[in-house]
Amino acid sequence: MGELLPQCDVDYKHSNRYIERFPVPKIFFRLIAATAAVAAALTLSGCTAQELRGFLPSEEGVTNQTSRIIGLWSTSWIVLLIVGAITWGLIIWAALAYRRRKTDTGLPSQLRYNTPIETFFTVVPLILVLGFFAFTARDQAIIEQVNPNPDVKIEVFGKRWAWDFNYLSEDVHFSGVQAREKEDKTVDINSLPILYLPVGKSVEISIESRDVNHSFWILDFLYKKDMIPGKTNHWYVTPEKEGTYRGKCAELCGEYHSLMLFTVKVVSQAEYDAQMQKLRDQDMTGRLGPEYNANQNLPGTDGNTDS
Ligand SMILES: [Cu+2]
Repeated sequence: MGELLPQCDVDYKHSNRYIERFPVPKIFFRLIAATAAVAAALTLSGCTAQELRGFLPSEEGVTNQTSRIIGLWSTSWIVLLIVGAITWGLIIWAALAYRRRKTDTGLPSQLRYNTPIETFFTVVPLILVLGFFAFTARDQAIIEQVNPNPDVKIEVFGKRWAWDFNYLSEDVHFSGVQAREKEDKTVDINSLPILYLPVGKSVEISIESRDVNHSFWILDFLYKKDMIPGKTNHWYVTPEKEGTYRGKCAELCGEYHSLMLFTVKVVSQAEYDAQMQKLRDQDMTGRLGPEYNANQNLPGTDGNTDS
């Protein structure tokens, strides 16, 4: 190359061609780099733990499933933000580098059928979509794995606008009422039905509805599942951290849907046993089964949702 240069008569550095190929002042790139560095530093240094896990309302280790769910969620966001940053960068660069100039006349050169670029723009999104699908399917298959021998079996009925909890392994139950709204429109937390779960024990939760479609959602467990009349869904989970968690219905089910709330208390085995005994002492033995469902004649059933 060094030998070729003297043969050229054109002073590329100051020619129009140079200006056309490198039209954006260097200061522009420096500004972008500096802004990106400052933004990255501010973002990373100022991130709370909640922001680092993509604003999910939970933390790792609450159940045996939350770490996996947080991992899938935040990794997806990181990949998407990188794709986004590259895309936005290219858009801004193209808009500035190939902007119309005072000296330009007529239409710019019309380009089409760029096979390498079109292949690239087809293959990369395909890889992304297949990748997201594969990781989601893998995690879903693990989370939805049936546990044939759970330590504890619990049955939950959704009903407008509260919950019935049957502790099948203990043969006791609790029947909840909908949340009470106070005058200032806040909810009396103490009035909410409480679902007790023993820490470190594998739980099977059977999920059913007495009337319309509801959705059983424990926010901090990062999981919800539909409650459908005439159908029983299952969720297998092991709570791993003692604490009080929030639950609610996640399917618009009528006038007081927003008051269809409950509390989940993950407690020690001793505390769990004590709570079960309390229900026994209050004569809340047995199961509140499908005989209390609003619809006793659903197609394909005889009122028995176990079938
Ligand atoms: Cu509901």
